[in-house]
Amino acid sequence: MRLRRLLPSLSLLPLLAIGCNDNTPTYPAIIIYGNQGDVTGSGNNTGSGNNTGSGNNTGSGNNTGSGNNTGSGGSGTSSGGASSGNDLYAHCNTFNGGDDPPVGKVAQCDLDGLTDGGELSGDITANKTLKTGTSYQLKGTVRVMPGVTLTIEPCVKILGLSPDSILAVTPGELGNPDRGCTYMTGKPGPGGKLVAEGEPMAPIVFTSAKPKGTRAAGDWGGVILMGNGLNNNASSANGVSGSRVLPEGLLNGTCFGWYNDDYNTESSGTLAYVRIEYASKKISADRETNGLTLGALGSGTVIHHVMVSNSADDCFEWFGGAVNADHLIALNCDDDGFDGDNGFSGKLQFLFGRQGPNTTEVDSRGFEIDGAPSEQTGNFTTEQVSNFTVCGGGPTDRDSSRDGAILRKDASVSLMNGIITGFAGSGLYVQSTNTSAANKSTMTDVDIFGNKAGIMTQIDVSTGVSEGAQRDWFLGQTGNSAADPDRFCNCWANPPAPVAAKAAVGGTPTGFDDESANYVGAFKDASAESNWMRGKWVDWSSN
Ligand SMILES: [Ca+2]
Ligand SMILES: [Ca+2]
Ligand SMILES: [Ca+2]
Repeated sequence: MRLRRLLPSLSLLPLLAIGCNDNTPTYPAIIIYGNQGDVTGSGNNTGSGNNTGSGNNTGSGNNTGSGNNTGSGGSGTSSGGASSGNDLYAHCNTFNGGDDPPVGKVAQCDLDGLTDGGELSGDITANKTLKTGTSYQLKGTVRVMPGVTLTIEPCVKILGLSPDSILAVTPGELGNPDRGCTYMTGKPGPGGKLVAEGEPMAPIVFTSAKPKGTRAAGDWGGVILMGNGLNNNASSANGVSGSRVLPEGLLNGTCFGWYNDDYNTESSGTLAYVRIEYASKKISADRETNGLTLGALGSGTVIHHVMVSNSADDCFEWFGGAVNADHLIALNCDDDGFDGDNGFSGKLQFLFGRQGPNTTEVDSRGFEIDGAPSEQTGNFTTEQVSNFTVCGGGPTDRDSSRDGAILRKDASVSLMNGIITGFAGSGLYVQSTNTSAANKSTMTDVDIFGNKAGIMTQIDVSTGVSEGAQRDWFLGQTGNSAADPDRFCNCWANPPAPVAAKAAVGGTPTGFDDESANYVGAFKDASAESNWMRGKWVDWSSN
């Protein structure tokens, strides 16, 4: 069955709207923000100005004002040609055409018809496997203890019962995982592992136990993976004793991370074709679980094709560690899409992020990158990202605190081959109190366009660096642009088509998962084959 195949027929549109509309947000399909702070556009599909990204994703059933097959969408003054049936925008429909990915070992996976496997609760102290075709209720904090592997087969659902429901994979213990964050002697041994290898059409889904249509961000706690990799908050004065890090949102004393990179290559398991939705528990301000917390994971951990959606805090947050990941989707999380902190040094490739327009958090960003909680020379976060497309809340978003990417103190990162668009704040915000932060980070072959506040208007006045200087910093690097891509389609339809007619040529992502991906954005082109966001591991619902 083709779950999300687009139907180009005009006559089917009303039917499709009824069939698919129950979970689809009603984003207008036009980026209304012009470059350089043009905020005159407002409302649905009006005043779109020079934004060529007018939507024509007829499959989503909610962009009725913009469909290029209707000729009546009223895309305002858009120059995108959305109001006529011309084929300038045929590529937008093509992206979501084509077939679902082939099935793997699991011939059929009905995620709504799984067998009840009962409750998961307490500590998991011996290897355990959750079998294909089963769903489990996650009750309270469930810890995978040091040296123990929890294996989850494809086509399994984990249903979080309450905000206290958290799956936590512990790092290597120092005698006792409950001993607290300080230690007088010892080194971490092997940690717990989560091996959750789903398949494109038989994924592993962590979700709310509530019925569809009533689910909401924060229904349950989330997934916390902890390892022994470098974390800037861990410390040791003498290499013998020291302190580790308490994960945000987990009250018991399981602490993670290490003061150096001795364990940066370890493995905490595998996450593949996994979706985590409606999670996050708030204990206090800044003490929240995310959809997926990646605490100091080593590079032996395998993470690819993971979608985190509708979290009440960040979708993904890395606290140190060196794990790499690819093919990640961050959808509609209340805080950041991709948040990297405390010395994270992994490589991330093929990222698509989209915010909702109504987040309650201020400072909700596409990327948020921090080094350490206080200025500590040399404690840089050095993550590298290539091939990303991050979209803000779109035309109805009015919160100027929401930026595409913020580089905070001690960010020494590389962002390349990317697109940042549709944010109500700046496309890029260099906040560091260290005036050389901009020089420590690099951005190349990145296109920042269609954001309300332009490339960057928010700066930290304490830096003494002018907005113009930061803009120059961005535009002075190889391949960066503030121009609209050629006929960029639509981030806000469901499914989205965040692609241009043809991807711009970018840099070679040396050392990343796919070194051949020398193009700007998360997708090679607008062909169906380039759309890696397909299969049952992807769901654009929001309730
Ligand atoms: Ca967070
Ligand atoms: Ca955050
Ligand atoms: Ca944030």
